[in-house]
Amino acid sequence: MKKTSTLEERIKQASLAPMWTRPKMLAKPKSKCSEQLWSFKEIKNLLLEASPHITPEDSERRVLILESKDLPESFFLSPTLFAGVQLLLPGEVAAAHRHSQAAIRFIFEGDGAYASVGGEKVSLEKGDLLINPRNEWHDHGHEGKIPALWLDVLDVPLVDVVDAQFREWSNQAKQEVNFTDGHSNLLFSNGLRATTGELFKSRESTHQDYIRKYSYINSRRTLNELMSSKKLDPYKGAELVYVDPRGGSVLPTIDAFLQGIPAKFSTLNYQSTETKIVVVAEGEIKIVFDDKSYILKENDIFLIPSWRKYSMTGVTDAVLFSASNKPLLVSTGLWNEVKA
Ligand code: GTQ
Ligand code: FE2
Repeated sequence: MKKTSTLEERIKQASLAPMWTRPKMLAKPKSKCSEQLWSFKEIKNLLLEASPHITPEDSERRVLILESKDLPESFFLSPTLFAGVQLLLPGEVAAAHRHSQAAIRFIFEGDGAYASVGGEKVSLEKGDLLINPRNEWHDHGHEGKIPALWLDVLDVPLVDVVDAQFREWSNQAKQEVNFTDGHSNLLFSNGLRATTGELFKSRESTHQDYIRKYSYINSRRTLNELMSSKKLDPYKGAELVYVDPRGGSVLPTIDAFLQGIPAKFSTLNYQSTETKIVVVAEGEIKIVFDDKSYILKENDIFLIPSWRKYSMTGVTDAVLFSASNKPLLVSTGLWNEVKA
């Protein structure tokens, strides 16, 4: 005898779900990932151990992904951000490709490595920030002597959730170099901007018009100036945001910051809806939550999830680089912060 299905079963069979049995909407953010610390030394050792077996030719990029322990098998740092540490050895080439995911890179160490981004060959030194907009061709190479390591931060999960992935491989491993290091900086510096010339030609690429590299020497000099003004912010110490000279964040979905925290200086409790990845560029800091604290040494990496309240103390004088999804929150009206 045929059993009559229940109302619940018939609802489910019709591709419907009863909202009356669903969990309630949240009253405040409850992040899908918790705070997490990665030791640079550990990542570097694992990458070096993997390096004879995993070449850039086989793997396209030799990267260890920072995967949140709360998002297993996802390859994601957070619901909107991807992060990884990349190792390139002297003589190696990571072949040219382009994709709809946008990237920034922050250099940990290595001398003589370079990135070609949109035809400009840019040298990479510790603390440099590199911008790689969507759909811009890029390849990496190494003409120096010591292994180069850098942090990649991309909006991979976001591009995935909106079903907008595109990727293309070049038939040339290395791009033709059209511009030497510093070209895009010069065209945007000293209060000047080109109104003629190749920047305004429409090429295959949609992104000719941006700064490829924010060099650490320059950013550090600006941070020094801000710190020596002695007007430290109680919640941030001294903080700079990297800006696109056309206005706004360096990428539409990712903001980058450089922050100074003097030894013994403690910031007051702060929380916001951004998800932030922090790298200690210099010195050592302590990050304190109401139930836990963490010590971060040079080059260590830390994830601060949305709405987790924290404060920071300089163990020594410290400089922090960070990247977050703030532009995404601001542009959609979802940015919230509490200074408490
Ligand atoms: O260097 O082009 O960590 O395309 C992830 C995807 C690095 C890169 C990553 C990439 C790259
Ligand atoms: Fe890439």
